[in-house]
Amino acid sequence: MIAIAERINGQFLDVKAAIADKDPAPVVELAKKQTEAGAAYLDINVGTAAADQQDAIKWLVETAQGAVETPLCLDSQKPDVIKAGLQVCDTSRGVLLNSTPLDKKSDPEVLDKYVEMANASGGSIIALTMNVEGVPQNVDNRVAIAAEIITKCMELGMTPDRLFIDPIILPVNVPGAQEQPDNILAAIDQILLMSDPPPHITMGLSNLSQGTTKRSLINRTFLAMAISHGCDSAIIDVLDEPLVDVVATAEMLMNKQIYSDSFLKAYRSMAGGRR
Ligand code: THG
Repeated sequence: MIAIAERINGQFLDVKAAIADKDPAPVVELAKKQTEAGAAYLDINVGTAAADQQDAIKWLVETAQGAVETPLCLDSQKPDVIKAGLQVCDTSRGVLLNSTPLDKKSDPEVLDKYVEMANASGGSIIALTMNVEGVPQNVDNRVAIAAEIITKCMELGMTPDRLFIDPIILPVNVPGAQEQPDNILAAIDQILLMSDPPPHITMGLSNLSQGTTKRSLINRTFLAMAISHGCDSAIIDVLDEPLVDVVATAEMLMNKQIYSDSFLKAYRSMAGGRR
């Protein structure tokens, strides 16, 4: 599992305040704690409140990468914000550019921009199964958009091993949305058959449980199910120990990690090998 640590995100009040005050301490601490917990990448998301998102992502990138050697996952739906982050990012560690839809009305070429930036920096991209019409609410449209993403990436010289497809998980408590987690599992099955090698599959797991009373339980149960369908990455709370234990156990049961009596400990010490 390529674990992308979610916590350096301006959606959280401590990070939002750190960005506003340019106070590095909370960001440095989160970078260190998430790295120790086994993050393969640190997600860097300025949130929506930052006055100048380009300035904010530069500061977050410099602060996080100065504290740890973990590669970064630059997270914005705006190519200009990603571009600003890349200007100061040490891409020799590897980098993930997260997250572009197939296309959007205001920017039909948005995917091309992410692919070009990833090609130039030797990085990978996370592409959402989302298009001008928004997030599809069924399996077929998710799969059709994924096929278009894979084709376009191949045309632009990005092989599927540098492509992460995100089938987009949304809160399960939204009326009418309860069939979506199961739809996503069916979509993963089909997306993995589209190319050889297949693309990676990732998702913003914590979206699923937003507003529910059993967040960690819902997150870890679905992640085990997704891993059994071949999901090999996720943006997660790596500081949630029961969640990381489930990842290690699910991967061991899928024969991706060898069983030993200390398989949980072994899993945590191997983050660097999972990039
Ligand atoms: N796909 C991709 N990237 C993503 C997402 C995705 N990046 C952002 C997000 N979704 C994944 N990261 C988070 C981070 C936090 C939460 C959910 C997803 C979260 N936050 C608390 C909440 O909203 O309840 C914040 C509250 C607090 O301050 O504690 O749940 O889907 N590719």
